[in-house]
Amino acid sequence: MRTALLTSALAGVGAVNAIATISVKGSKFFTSDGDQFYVKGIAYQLVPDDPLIDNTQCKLDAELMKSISTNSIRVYHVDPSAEHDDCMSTFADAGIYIWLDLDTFDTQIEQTSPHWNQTQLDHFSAVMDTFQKYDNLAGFFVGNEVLTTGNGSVAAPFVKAAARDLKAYRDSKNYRNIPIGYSAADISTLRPMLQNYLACGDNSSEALDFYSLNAYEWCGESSYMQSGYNMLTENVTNVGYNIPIFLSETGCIKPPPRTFDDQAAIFGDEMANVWSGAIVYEWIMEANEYGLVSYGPKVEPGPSAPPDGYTRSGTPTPISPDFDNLSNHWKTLSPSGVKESEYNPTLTAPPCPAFTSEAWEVDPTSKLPTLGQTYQAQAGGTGGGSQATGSGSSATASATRGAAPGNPARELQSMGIGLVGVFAGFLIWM
Ligand SMILES: *[C@@H]1O[C@H](CO)[C@@H](O)[C@H](O)[C@H]1NC(C)=O
Ligand SMILES: *[C@@H]1O[C@H](CO)[C@@H](O)[C@H](O)[C@H]1NC(C)=O
Ligand SMILES: *[C@@H]1O[C@H](CO)[C@@H](O)[C@H](O)[C@H]1NC(C)=O
Ligand SMILES: *[C@@H]1O[C@H](CO)[C@@H](O)[C@H](O)[C@H]1NC(C)=O
Ligand SMILES: CC(=O)N[C@H]1CO[C@H](CO)[C@@H](O)[C@@H]1O
Repeated sequence: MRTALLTSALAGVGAVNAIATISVKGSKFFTSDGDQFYVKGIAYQLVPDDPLIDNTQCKLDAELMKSISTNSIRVYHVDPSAEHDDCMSTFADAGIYIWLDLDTFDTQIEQTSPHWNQTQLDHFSAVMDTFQKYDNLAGFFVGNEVLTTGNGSVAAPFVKAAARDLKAYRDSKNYRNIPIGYSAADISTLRPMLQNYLACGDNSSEALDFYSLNAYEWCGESSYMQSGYNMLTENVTNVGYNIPIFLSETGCIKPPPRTFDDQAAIFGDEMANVWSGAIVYEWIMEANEYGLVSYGPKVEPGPSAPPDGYTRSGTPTPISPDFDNLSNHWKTLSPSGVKESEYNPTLTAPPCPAFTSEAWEVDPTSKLPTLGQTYQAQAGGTGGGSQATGSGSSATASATRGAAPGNPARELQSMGIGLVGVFAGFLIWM
């Protein structure tokens, strides 16, 4: 009996450490076993602060996710001071990796009056410190949908500066080479400049390790050509994009039911040699109606009930037929890709996009902002108006918190941002 217990305890420990880690080579992800890795993910944020602390819940969800061959979840917010060992082990045991956003509502990089400073770096680093030790931590995002308009492009250098500093921090602490990337809103006017900008330049320490896109272009009966996925792919192939790219949110809901037919394109011949998979938005059914599972019927909101009426714990019940549709696709879609040992890419970074007024207002020759630098629009400026000038002090940073969620353009584009409204209620409730 004792022996059996001991053995299973050891087996448990072994299992946690046994999952292969993920890293980048060229424009692909590989596991430490040498296999190409494709993200089959689901966005997972049951509660605003941190969905990775209640292991009873993690177990219930991980088991159902595993049954449809999910290999990743995306988590938008965590509390770095909380205890995550149990949930992280649960997901590792289920073969599920975590793609984690480093920012919090207080520290995210803003499009309006953009800046990148020590307070933000400290918060991002704290999340990295807590999660880098888990082998099933797949990658970090330095931002989600920061840019939503053409003239908002002035915020792009601050996103890139954040990636530069987090990569330097990762390396200074001798953490493994955890990929650090960005999750972009799918804004036609910013595409593909943002994508190219975040990868461009001849110093890879200043470029992102991967790029990802929140795209809701494939709705109902559609196709690779009709959806626009062909265009998305063209903008990757025509520059020989040099870092991995995947869909960090996808899954249009109108018209219902969700067929997830786009998965066949993403993991099929048309896209799988360029794209590294997709994350379906999202696990829990809530007000935005993107859920794959529900934890019970909607209840009357109230002081003792969730403020939006959506129960956020318990046994997950699949939404029909959406959940099965996704499952049916994923069952048949397992591209093998290439072996790392047989993959020897000779890719170069794309050129930094040219300055174009109101479309891409970043001077391709300007240096990245230093830590503490604040964007300063040049009065009546043209040409170099995007340059992040200013001193090391962030004294001119204006209070922009909360501005972005109120931006209608952003609400239109971003599904993830729907969380903000819901969560405002939660902060009061919890
Ligand atoms: C960084 O900017 C935020 C506003 O987003 C501000 O609250 C904070 O004090 C700044 N930190 C530093 C070190 O300047
Ligand atoms: C972008 O342009 C809009 C209106 O055209 C303006 O309201 C907004 O302040 C501008 N944003 C930046 C970052 O300059
Ligand atoms: C590359 O960028 C890093 C980070 O900004 C910097 O420390 C390094 O000096 C740069 N290398 C070259 C060759 O410019
Ligand atoms: C991006 O793709 C679109 C559609 O194929 C194309 O019109 C555009 O020229 C591409 N842009 C770049 C910079 O490759
Ligand atoms: C791929 C898949 O299973 N598609 C199904 C999604 O749901 C509808 C409605 O039940 C079915 O007609 C599809 O065959």
